Amino acid sequence: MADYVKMWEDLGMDINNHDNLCQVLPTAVGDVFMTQENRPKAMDFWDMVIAEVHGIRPAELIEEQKKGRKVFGTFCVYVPDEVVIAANGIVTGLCGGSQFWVPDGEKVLPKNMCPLVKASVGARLGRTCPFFRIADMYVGETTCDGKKKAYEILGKDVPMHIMDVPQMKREKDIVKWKDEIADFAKVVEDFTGNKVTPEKLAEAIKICNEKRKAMQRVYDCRKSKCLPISGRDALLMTQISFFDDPVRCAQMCNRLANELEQRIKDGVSVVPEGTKRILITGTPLAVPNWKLHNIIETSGAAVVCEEMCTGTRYFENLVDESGETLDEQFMNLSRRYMKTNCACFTPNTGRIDDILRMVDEYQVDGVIDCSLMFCCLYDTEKRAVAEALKEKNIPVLSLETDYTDTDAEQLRTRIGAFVEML
Ligand code: BJ8
Repeated sequence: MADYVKMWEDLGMDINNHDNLCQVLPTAVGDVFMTQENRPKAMDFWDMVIAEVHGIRPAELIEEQKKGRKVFGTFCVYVPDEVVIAANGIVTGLCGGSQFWVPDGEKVLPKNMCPLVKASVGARLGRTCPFFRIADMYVGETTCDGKKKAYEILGKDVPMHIMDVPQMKREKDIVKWKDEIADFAKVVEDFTGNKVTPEKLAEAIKICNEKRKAMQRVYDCRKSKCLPISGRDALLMTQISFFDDPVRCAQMCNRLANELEQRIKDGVSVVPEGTKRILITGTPLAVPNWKLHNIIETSGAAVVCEEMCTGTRYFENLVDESGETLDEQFMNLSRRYMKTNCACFTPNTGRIDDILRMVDEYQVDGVIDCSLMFCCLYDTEKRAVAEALKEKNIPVLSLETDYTDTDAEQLRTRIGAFVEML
């Protein structure tokens, strides 16, 4: 493994504490991923990235910064990557998915707050995540209250731009989001010193659409009764896609999809015939949060789809590529992004429609609706999700969890019983 200590020191990281994280991650990766049998060969790319997750990509980003490019850190799939890419900027996801960062977050945030927010703030304040150190600008958004308040803390010593996400999806809200995207483009132009032209934006839209199509291809393979990839591996691919270069991401996902399609033709499955197929829905699973997938897939079932922002919401729906003026392109972007069904919108019935559609498409036996503790939005929506599924006689299990392992055994018992009765 390459030595990144000098790079981390230069980034002003807390090396001693970061060492503690570096010590636990390989064990977690080994336990969750390397214990699986018959994995697709193309997973070698993501295995390599996750093995040096705080090394390989951060080093690349720093090299690009030396050439004058700016890195934008984002926290939500509503922030349009296309605008940043059009200005020759780079996007990296920043959401924290480890309990390791939570205590540092709790120093400045209420304990009864969602772990994703606490971990994100803790990763920054504890100086234990290189991505938070590298990003030249953070881009927040007005989704949930916890994030809105966290951005006030995060924005204290890093340039921060907040996008005002509408809370409803009427035509006037779509127009409002278009204006917000246009404003964001101006901020990005000023910050990078590069103009967002219609040509550049068209190119960026194409790049992001190609990435989406490639990810969709992988997910399409998961619809097959002959399941060529585990949920854990697919989740890892999705999680890393938030950090990777979009062109390489598309190449790697297409490479994986080629292998999976061949596996389906050859009848190669990662699970025995008759294994129960689970769709997971709910709050995002930021890297390295593999807890739920790991429990489900070591309880005799397989995860075949994630109706989540770290799942289908990230890549479903393409941006219309026909726009010729910036105004048309911003509107096309707005229309695509506003199709994302997040519980911060009211109403959010599109999410339920999506879940029902995906239950059919992915030949699902049961749904697990899991939200992070203290996420009032997704927790409240569980009732409507459960009602809609029960009406269609689709078994559903509603759960709430955090990043700790304290409830792992209890979850295992509940999930085991759920899988048993499917
Ligand atoms: S579009 S899901 S990425 S906001 S889990 S921090 S909502 S308290 S993450 Fe999200 Fe964008 Fe929506 Fe997707 Fe708040 Fe809930 Fe925590 Fe959440």
